[in-house]
Amino acid sequence: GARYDARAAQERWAAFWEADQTFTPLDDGSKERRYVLDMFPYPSGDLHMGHAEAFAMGDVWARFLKLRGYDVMHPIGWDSFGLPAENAAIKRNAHPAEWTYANIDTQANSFKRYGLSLDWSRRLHTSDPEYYRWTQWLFLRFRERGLAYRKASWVNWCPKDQTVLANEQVINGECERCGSPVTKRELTQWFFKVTEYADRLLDDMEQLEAGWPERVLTMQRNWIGRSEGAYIDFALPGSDEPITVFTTRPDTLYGASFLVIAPDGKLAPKIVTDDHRAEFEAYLEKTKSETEIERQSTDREKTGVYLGVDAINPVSGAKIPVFVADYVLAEYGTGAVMGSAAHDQRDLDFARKYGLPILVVIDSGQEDPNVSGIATKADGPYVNSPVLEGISDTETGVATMIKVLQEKGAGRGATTYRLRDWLLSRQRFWGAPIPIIHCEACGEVPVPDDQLPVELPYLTGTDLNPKGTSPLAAATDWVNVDCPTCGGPATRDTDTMDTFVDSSWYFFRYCSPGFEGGPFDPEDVRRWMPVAQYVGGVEHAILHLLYMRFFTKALYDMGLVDFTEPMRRLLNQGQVINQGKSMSKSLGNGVDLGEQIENFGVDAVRLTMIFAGPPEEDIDWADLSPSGSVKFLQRAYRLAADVTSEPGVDPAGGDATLRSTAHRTLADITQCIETQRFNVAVARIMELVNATRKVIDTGAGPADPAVREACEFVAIALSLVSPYVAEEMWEQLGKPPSIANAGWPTVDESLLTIESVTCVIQVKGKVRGRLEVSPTIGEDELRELALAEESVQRALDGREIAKIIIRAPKLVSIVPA
Ligand code: ANZ
Ligand code: ZN
Repeated sequence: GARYDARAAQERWAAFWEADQTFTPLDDGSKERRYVLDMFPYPSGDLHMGHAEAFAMGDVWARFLKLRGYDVMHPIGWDSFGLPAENAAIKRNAHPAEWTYANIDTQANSFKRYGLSLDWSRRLHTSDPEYYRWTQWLFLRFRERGLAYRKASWVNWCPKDQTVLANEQVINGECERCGSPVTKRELTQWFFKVTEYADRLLDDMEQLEAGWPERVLTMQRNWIGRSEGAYIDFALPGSDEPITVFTTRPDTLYGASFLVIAPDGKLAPKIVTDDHRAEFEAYLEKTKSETEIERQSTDREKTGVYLGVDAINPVSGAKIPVFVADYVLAEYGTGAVMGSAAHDQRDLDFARKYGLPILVVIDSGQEDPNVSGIATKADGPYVNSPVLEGISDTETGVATMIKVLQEKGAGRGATTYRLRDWLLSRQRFWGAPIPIIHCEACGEVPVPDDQLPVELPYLTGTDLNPKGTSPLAAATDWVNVDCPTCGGPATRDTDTMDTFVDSSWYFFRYCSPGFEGGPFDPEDVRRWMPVAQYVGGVEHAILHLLYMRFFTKALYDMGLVDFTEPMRRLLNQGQVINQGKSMSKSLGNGVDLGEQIENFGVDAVRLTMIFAGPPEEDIDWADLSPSGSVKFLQRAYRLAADVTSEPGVDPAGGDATLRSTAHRTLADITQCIETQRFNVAVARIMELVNATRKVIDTGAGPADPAVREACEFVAIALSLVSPYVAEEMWEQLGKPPSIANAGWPTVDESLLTIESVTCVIQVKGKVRGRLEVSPTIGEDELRELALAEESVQRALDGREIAKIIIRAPKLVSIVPA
């Protein structure tokens, strides 16, 4: 029979869509707008299986919404700054742009071949000066609002890459990129003040409950880590400054028998006495080589150093010793903790090691921690705590203690967050230069807007080698400038911005490609945003999604956008794995996308991915059968080739059962797509193909108008997943291109319920009766009904039954003994 040639179809339709601009939105207000967005790719080599899956998912959405009559914007661009380009450039003694833009070209061609319904007219690359001009502009606006600032701080330092790393780039104490153990360094760095938005980042998640996966929201909540408690001041005799701790359990204050402060904070070197300084300094050095995760691990043996000073417990008046210990982090809370040994396990372990008092202040009914070595957590009446007498629940205890402390002027209620400000400085070349000039007379001077972009100087190969400072520092012609304010000698900031800055606003730029008056035209953004559907990997569940939410809120506060959450719905697709494992070079289990496409064609590869399982679950390529997909697609195509009725024929008189099946299937598919069960939708398409084939071959035949209708449904639904074969089918059906403009068919509700079907009853192969039954009848019921028929009993004539075959609801076949 007829076959479609996948390769020819790919070439033909890709060219057609491009020339026709099928997927460029009208943006004329004639239709409601919808913005479908895939997380933009990083140009590392060609597209891989992971991209193929994510973009196939996003395309289902974009094509579905377009067919449903929306004006869809589905743009594409590249996140094209970043370290891999720089490393490649050093290795090849070339410019990072060469590697970057060559890879972008390769990927762009692959995207086009992959049949995605993308609008290429909005294409952007974050490494283009015309893009990073606005990244720099936004940085300056943030700085004006106090949201970008510089401070000296301990930063994660990769000794091999010679660069600062964000906390997130440190994985188990190792550099995310090269695997070297990460150490600490003190440097003056640029930060974005994300912490100022901590509450809003949490509270606005309410807007996302309906459209974002719960696990992503949970990850964001934990990352922000809001924690309610109190600051408590412990006076330090001989000093004007108290030590302030943050605690979630101020109600245990009478039990605080020691203080512990972070070794690497500001306070410790100030208060340590001379006798203890050497020991302290040795401990500090040791701490610097430890990762945050090691430091916080609960089952690690506790260590610390006494600083030679004692503080005063503000309620009991007890003199309590002050230690440093690595389990207290400098950057969380106040960097100081009160040790309530009986009710906190880490404090208990520490107290037991150093022979400190373990004071029980809550009678929990559990064994005394002095004996058991286990801190008690349960509520109970407070004991040895005069101000909390008569109270026995934590909430009241905490509130009462906070009130007492407030009255004494020794503390207050407080909220802290795990979230830290975003360190955005990178001592790297291939990023957006920070648009600041340092002048001895004027200090930090912003580059005037009309001098943006601050373009990167031309450096290649070994110029880019890490030297501990930014490679930009070596470009002295570029670095030395006149101060924009006083005209005196000044130097440019030599850091570049973290690439997460670039990706925090690209979706706004898509609304206003090429706009010269700002990062985007607020009018364009108002028309298109928020994004209706965002699609991308769960690896971005925290950082990218948090940072882009932060940017949006800051832009809202500047009056540039009128919403606070940019993405209405989020779909995290699973990974494509092979033989049960993530694909990797070292395992040698990589699957090459190009090869798969060569062997099976784009349509079959996409269909295989979508059909493999629910979108958010991992799919194992080893378990799948792209050749099965090829067969199915040919089968679907043959339906269209077989149809002999004219386009536009009224389906009303056609085969009633097929019509009912087609409309029911269409209703199901619609619902499956809306609820992101794309794999089930594909299964339903397959069923409809089978039902239609049956009617062509053994039923009403290819001229029946219901066959044409079912076939059109198949083509349209299939176009979400396998667009090339769908266009070919559409053409076979005598319809004008493109199927993307066909519109989603309307379900005829009156066809959804069929009252009854006829069941044929055979005895020894001869028809002996007919029954009108419900289409959903079960086998048992059908057996009973069939055997109860008089004509059947007559035919059996008292013989035993050897075998009974039931094909509900249409056939019962009885073989007598
Ligand atoms: C005394 C206490 C008694 C505490 C008790 C807990 C239980 P979350 O909930 O994660 O916010 N803490 C405070 N600052 C710290 C720092 N910089 N490094 C390490 N630990 C720190 O944890 C808050 C609790 O963690 C605080 O409450 C403090 O210990 C500790 F029965 O204070 B708690
Ligand atoms: Zn100056």
